[in-house]
Amino acid sequence: DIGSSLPRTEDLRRRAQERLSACGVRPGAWDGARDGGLTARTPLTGGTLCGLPAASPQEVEAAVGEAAEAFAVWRMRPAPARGALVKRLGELLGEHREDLAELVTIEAGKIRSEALGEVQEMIDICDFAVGLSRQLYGRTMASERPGHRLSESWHPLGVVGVISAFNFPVAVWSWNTAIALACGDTVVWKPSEQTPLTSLACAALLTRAAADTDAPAGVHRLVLGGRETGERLVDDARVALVSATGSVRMGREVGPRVAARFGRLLLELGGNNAAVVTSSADLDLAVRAIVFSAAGTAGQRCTTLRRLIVHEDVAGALLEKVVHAYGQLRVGDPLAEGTLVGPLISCAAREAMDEALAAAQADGGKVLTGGEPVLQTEAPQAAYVRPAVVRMPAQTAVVRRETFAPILYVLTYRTLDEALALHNGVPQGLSSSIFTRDQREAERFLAADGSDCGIANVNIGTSGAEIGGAFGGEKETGGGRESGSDAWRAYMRRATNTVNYSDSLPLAQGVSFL
Ligand code: UN1
Repeated sequence: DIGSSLPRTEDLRRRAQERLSACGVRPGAWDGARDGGLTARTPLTGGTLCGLPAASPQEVEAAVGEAAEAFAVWRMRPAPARGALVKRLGELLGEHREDLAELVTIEAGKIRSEALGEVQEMIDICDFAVGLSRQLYGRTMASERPGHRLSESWHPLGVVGVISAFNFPVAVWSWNTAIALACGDTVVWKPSEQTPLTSLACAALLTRAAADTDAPAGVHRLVLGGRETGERLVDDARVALVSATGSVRMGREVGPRVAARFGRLLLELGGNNAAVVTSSADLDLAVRAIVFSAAGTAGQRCTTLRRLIVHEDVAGALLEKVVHAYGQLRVGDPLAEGTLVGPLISCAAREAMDEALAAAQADGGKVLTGGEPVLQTEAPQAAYVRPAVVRMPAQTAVVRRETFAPILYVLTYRTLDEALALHNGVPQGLSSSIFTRDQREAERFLAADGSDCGIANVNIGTSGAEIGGAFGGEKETGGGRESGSDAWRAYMRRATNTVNYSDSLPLAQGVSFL
């Protein structure tokens, strides 16, 4: 069942401009193409929305300078007062919920409900960060010496460089920015060159929130551009923390460069998330979770379910239900009511999907459903595709790598040990799930020798995490943690303080001297 008509690029351009204006982006900010500038496109048609100026090297330099200057002021503002800025930002995001969601749909191709969810994720993290602004707790430790107090304080860190990806064009920015601002840091943001418009809208709202709450304008700077723009941030010694979301390839380049200057690094790289479905699983519940996690967002979340590891005894029944559910997925215009799967971000993404499907078949994989392009005549420059399920004889190379498209590989197992070995036998370690009604199996999955991922779930899919937990993963996923729990600590520096309030000077470890 395929949406028959697609919107026209001209209409999308007009709608995007209206939404941008409503968010306070001045018309001069778009259609300012100049040499080496960016092109904002919409994956709905593959058409061009407008040209945008990319930041020059001097502009990036100036942005970091302004953020560094603002930091000197901002770090001294009491944390609860910093929370006022984040609170105002959350209010503005709420007021512009519809504007932002439509921009996310037009630019990233998300269906309306998921685009609204992305905006909600921004509002949620603002709430979290406002509360956090009164809870940046350090601890007091027992000193081994009489008349001494041993404690730790958390201080603002500096300028945070945020590099974000197209697939969560604004939520991941907000995780970093809301927390960083509450922590007393300032932010320079380099969004994906595939989603510059949504970033203009968010930056305008934050500028307004800063003005409304008397925060220095330099608490946030947006720098649009491609790879070189990101490199300037990565190499700038004034950027204390580089928080980068994207591919493993990007992380491999960013990591050593930041490490070489002893900068701090927070990496959110690829995932190759799996769900184990055991023989006791509630299959109907599992199917709903699987389909949302594997086909939702057209398979373009870092938490997307990419591997299904099913017990032999239930594989037949489960796959029948999954294939049936995939048949109900409406692929098409993400602005249209009833669409569940929008376009891939680009034709290059569909080519990568085709290559992976060919490789899987060469390895003996059998496509159970999907993989076909749709709406190609209507929009030859767009990349609509039916999500695919492929049964694999083994966890071959193509299964072990992340293809950013809706392909779900299915493997079967006999013992839970076997399932865990398959589960952990990939280079990435972001998100994971087990579907079971057996408590022993569930606990085993969550134990030290169970799932090796940063996120491990029971009877719920791999994607769609709440903001309250720490988000991130191990191995090639990069080890970073963002969003909730105590992820804020990455955005602050810890000072250990020993105070001697006695009139003698005992040395630690019983050392005697002088
Ligand atoms: C991402 O895909 O980069 O857990 C982030 C989720 C979302 C965030 C995904 N809350 O799927």
